[in-house]
Amino acid sequence: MATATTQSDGKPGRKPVGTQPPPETMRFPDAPHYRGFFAPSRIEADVYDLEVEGRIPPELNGAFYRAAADTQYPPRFPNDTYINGDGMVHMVRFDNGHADLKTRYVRTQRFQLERRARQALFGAYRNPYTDDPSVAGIDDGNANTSIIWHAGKLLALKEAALPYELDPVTLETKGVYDFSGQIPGRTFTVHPKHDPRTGELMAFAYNSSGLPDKQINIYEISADGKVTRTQTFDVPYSSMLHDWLVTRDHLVFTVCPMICDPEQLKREEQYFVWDPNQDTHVAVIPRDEGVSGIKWFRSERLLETHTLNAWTDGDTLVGDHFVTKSGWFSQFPKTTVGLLPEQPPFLHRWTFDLTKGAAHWDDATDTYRSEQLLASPGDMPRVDPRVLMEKHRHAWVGGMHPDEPMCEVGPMGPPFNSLIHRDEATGETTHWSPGEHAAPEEPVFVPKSADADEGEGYLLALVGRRDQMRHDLVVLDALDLAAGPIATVKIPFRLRYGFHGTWVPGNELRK
Ligand code: V55
Ligand code: FE
Repeated sequence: MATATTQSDGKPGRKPVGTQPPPETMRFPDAPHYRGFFAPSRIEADVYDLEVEGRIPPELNGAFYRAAADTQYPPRFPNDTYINGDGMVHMVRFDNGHADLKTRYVRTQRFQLERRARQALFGAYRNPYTDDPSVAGIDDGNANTSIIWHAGKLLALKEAALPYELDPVTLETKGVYDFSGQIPGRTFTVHPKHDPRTGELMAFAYNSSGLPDKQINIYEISADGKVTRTQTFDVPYSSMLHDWLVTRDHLVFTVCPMICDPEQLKREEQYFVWDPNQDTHVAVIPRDEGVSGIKWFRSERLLETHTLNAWTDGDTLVGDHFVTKSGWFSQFPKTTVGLLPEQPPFLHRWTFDLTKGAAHWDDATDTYRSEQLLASPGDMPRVDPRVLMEKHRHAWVGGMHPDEPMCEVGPMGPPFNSLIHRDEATGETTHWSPGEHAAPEEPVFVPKSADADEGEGYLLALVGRRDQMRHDLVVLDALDLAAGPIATVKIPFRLRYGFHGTWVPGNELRK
């Protein structure tokens, strides 16, 4: 473990030359996350006019943004989870058939302190007890998980901290964004949900005190960025609350035993621990009545990874999401019962009878109906954003298709080998695979035009080409994935494996 030095004025830095051995050589650990295709990239680049195979549709005008964890300095704990890496934003700007690339680190407070010290000062993922004393009390936010566009602002999100605002054209960091002081806690979800009809943003926060706690905050944010309502409710234990199901009328939290405990944090570096002795609990909150109308449902023990979409229809609520019977062991390998096998997530549809449910989780006896929608495992689901919160027809996911070559498993967990489209009307699926030694990442749907039919548009995804040590960005016809890319935008170097992103139309960027 690297040890930070502290100057007499309390600021991190190096002691004068000659008073101590020379600083350690800059070197990432010889561990799977820091090797080969999975190593940090750390490249901030501008590449104009990327090479393109095929032809970019001229109407595809706007910017594709994506967040990744691109570790700046060798970690203080070599086995720490890679999701603790510094936020790097990947942007591909499409304009009249051309594509330009920009990659930039988010200048978080943490990034700047560590760069000044030329070494890591923050310790294990979200564990303040492992930080260098010189950064005690300072936020460890690294803005590495998701990029959203709301109220004309580009925000880089990390669920352990508040958003950072970026310039959407230059990717310059503008600073922490707390919605003009309207967010009282220290954290904000990476999966807020837009209502395409009203332009509102629904959001929540867990562990907003900065340490594991049992309170969830809910925020309703207007189209112009004002927090119009804040509520709080209690959960049975503190745990990773990564995503949620949101309809126009209800909010659904799947509370899964990927637990965190303030006492355990003092003894252990790992923040989340899967506890197969605890239950999963599901809370349904009516939007109008609010948390006083909360209804708890029972569930078999599982973990929700990501949600696709949800809607309320009278007394019925339908929610589609990926769930797995295991925790996320590739990120957090220690469980309360030792090592367990990781199981991939599958897309399920849950249907709730809203006349049921109990006011407290201890009294919950009713459950939901569950059906599996896709035979292949997968994750990172998307619908056309214009149909969020209502019944959709088309769904796209990253998947592991049994008919396609499986990409070698890396340290970031099982990779996708295909992008899969599911047509709700027929139940049929089609897919595209990038071939051997390549893995698509999260797809993003872009409508052909503002008034195009649902699904009429393009599916964009970064594809890691492990054998070529670089990425492509593919543009597919969203309703004909099997036809293969309309355009393959060639990125001349390797990006670090990323998480979530978004598309911002060109006319909004110019405002
Ligand atoms: C996830 C990712 C995170 C995180 C918590 O992929 C959960 C799930 C990239 O950071 O902090
Ligand atoms: Fe996520």
